[in-house]
Amino acid sequence: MHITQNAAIADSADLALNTAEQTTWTIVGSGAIGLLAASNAALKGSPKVQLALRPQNNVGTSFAFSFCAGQQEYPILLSSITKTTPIQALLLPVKAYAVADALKAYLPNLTKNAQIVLCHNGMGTIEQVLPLLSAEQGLWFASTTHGAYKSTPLRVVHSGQGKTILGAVNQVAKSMLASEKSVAKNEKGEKNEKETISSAIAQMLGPCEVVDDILPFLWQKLAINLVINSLTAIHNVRNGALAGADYQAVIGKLVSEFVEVAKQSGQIFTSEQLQQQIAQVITATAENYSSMLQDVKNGRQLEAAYISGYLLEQGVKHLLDLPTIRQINQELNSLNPAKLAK
Ligand code: KPL
Repeated sequence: MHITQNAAIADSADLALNTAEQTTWTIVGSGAIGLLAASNAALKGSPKVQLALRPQNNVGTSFAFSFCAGQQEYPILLSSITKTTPIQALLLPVKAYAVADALKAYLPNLTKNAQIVLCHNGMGTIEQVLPLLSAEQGLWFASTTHGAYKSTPLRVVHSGQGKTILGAVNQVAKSMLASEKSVAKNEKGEKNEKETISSAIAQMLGPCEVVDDILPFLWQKLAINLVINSLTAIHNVRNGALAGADYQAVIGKLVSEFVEVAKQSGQIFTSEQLQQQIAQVITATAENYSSMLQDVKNGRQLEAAYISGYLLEQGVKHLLDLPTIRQINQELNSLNPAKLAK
């Protein structure tokens, strides 16, 4: 089976997402989550997607790709954008440290009411991105637990069924979400099938839960990544190893320091609740290599500046001493090939 993506761009650069016309989504980069999103959209035939790839990817404007989901292998044809393509909806599933530069590269292509969806581990990018957007552009965050990896540059494997939490970040996105909810049912009470940001994300990275406030979810994921990604990268172990007795003391210290920073930043968690959630993720992903350990193994830059580094920055702001987080951040810096983590 061959599935062809239609790369045609609607004439109107101002197309709003909740009109009857289908919006074309641009997905930045060639990371596993972006390719998973593109493959799902291609398989389902909606939304229309195109990839924004770096020129060195050199795949041309249309290329054959393989998607492995469950026991099935799907050949897919994906298309990529040209320099002048207008972008109405942009999914940015790139590493936290690459978000601001990636967005800057596509700013000239964004339509005046474009919608931008961030999707990555760690925190600190919202602050970087908001000042880059114009008054009518919407910012969203999709926090996903799907697992995917690239077995070759042109094949992605959906390795872990997860879900995605979607939240509107700025006022434009919040207003759009409110109107999406009000048009979700028509006058007769029937479900409205019009495409929305959440329906598009649900097609690409669903199941998708839309929440009113994404921040508590981002903080919770930050705690999970602080513990699992950092410790697996430092000790070169699969996620499941962290269930061992040897790791419980350091996990306890990391979580209690995290709870203090979160509290000063207006996010209330209990250590017990977080430790339980982290233990559940460790069990559910026991066989996985965390994304940070994969980055270490592949000599890629680590996201530590946006995980432990971000927490240390918040600690400085609130005059908190965070010795365990500082220690692991230092250890990650020494593993970081780019030496760019703070
Ligand atoms: O998000 C992850 C990652 O690896 O980045 C976890 C949840 C730790 C799963 O491996």
